[in-house]
Amino acid sequence: NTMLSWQRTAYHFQPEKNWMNDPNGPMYYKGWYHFFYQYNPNAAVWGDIVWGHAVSRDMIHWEHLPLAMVNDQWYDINGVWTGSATILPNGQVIMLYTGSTNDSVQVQNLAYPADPSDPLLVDWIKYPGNPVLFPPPGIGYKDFRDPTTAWLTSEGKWRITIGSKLNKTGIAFVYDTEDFKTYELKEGFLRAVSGTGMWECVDFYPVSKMAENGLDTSFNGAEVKHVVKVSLDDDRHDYYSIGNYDEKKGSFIPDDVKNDVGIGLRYDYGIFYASKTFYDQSKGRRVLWGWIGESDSEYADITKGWASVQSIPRTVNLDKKTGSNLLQWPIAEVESLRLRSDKFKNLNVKPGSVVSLDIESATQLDIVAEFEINKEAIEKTTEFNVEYQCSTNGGAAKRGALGPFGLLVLADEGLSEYTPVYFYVTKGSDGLLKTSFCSDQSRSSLATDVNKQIFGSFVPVLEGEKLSVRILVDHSIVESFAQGGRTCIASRVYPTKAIYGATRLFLFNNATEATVKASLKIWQMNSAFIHPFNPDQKN
Ligand code: DQQ
Repeated sequence: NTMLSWQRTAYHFQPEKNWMNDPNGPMYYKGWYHFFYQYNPNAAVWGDIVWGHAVSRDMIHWEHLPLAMVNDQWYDINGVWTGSATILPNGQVIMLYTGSTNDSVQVQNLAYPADPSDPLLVDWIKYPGNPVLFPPPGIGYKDFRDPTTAWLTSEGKWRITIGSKLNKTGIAFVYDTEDFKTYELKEGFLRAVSGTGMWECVDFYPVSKMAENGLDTSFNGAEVKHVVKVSLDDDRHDYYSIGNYDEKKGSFIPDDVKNDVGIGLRYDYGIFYASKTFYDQSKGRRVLWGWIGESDSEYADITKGWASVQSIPRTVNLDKKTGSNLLQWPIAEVESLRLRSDKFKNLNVKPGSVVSLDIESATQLDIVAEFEINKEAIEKTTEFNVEYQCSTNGGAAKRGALGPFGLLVLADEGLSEYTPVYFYVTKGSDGLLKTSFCSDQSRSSLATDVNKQIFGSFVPVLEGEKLSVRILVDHSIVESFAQGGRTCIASRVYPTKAIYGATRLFLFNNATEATVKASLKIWQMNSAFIHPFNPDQKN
């Protein structure tokens, strides 16, 4: 089936076949980036979970290694679930992960490399004294999972947090340890938010208020803010809050308690879950990995024999201009895949028009685009206070005075299929503009068994800024970053006609009043080498 084989991505991380979910234990060790992931070796659906493992020099080209850990102990026989790596100051690697026991109890386990001198860390030893942690009294035996990377306390102990719930309140337990074998449960929680349900894959890390570099997880001080991220099992999205960490109490106080639903902002308004960051000590940056699932049918996944991709790794920084959101941006290494490019400067896109962009191919792209709305249109419009929400207001088909406008990716010539990635600007009676950034899957495919949601949210646009977007198109995935990564959207798209040589790219402006000036640079993207490890290859 050519349609299904076209969907496989060319430069996003994927195993060769079968099911993948959460990123696990990412780290940089002796010259190699390590990536572990939740993997079903037997089918393209979730189940029989073990740890897949791959290594890379640049987080773009990957070599698949043998499974790192399989479900072979009573304490993980029902699954080797999500976990995190900690690299101790002496270079020792500690891996903590959740095991689902023979009775489906969620326990935490310790593992470490069998041969620390092997940069590929092929073999792993499970600590004979496992499990190292059981669910605390009063906690459901299936509500205790996904230990974080450890960080140092001022007393010199290691501290971790583990997600859980108490009735409907999402909570994160805090434990201190000296040897990763015995732990002391701290009183209180790192954070608790009522009504949010089970917290999966909690992440906790510092970001610099001043500098552009990332920080080691143990870094603390006046010049940092802390981030808590939780993956909400109930709504399958990742939320983060920026705030302050009280190291004595082991608790986190968000800056803005009211923002969003009280739980924070979303890393991504599309499909992006169970994410995890790590500190890349070789480049001094914090890198975010996120699991991007499918939105076609399970039947299609089984037919194509694989399910899920990982996001392009994203650097994470505090947005110094707003102070209230993070900036996520594809790691610079992805630019090594850029081939030839096409440039378009100051194209005037009139209200109600679609402009074909004459590029070689439109299946693997890195697009950088800037838009300026004609100032007169903004001043003159009499359309005020329109409420616009990407997901509920008709998507790119809903016309307003000042939007929507943007790109139609993965389109066919006759526009029977297309995915708009766009801005929608509204003006308040106070004269202030409000900008939404959206990705509309409603016309992305003629197939009927795929999800056609419209994704998106608001994006902060500051005085004097142009509207800007970066879009990575890679077959069935479209990853979009607005305003330098303030608002991000990962979409999965399954066209039936806009595939292979029939894939096109267009600009569109569906505003009724505003003309938009667009400038773009569009690179063709090479495929990454993602293949089984070849010991003979010289790296
Ligand atoms: N996936 C793992 C769990 C985690 C969930 C199991 C999140 O450890 O809570 O595959 O997607």
